[in-house]
Amino acid sequence: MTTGTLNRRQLLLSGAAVLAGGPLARAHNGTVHVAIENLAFVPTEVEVRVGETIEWTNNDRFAHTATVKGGWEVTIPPGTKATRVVTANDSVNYYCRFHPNMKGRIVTTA
Ligand SMILES: [Cu+2]
Repeated sequence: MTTGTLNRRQLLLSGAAVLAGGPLARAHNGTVHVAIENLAFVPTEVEVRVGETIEWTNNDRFAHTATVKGGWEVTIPPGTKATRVVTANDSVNYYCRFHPNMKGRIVTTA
């Protein structure tokens, strides 16, 4: 994540994997990492178990949120990280309250 070119390539690879139904990003050591870059959640979709942690890293210069309609919301100020411990019923679509075109998905497994 050092250059714009690399970020764009990772973004494209991530999008291609989702479109192709490829493997989802999985947690390592109990934490799954989601980057926020150029107004997008990368990867778009993550697969987690209850009790694992999702950590969003906001690499943009403005605030974002991970917001579930009618549910929870995590605010991620620019240049910071924010986390949420996954609970049951956390298979959800989420978006950014400030940029509704930013969309992500969490798939919770047993
Ligand atoms: Cu946003």
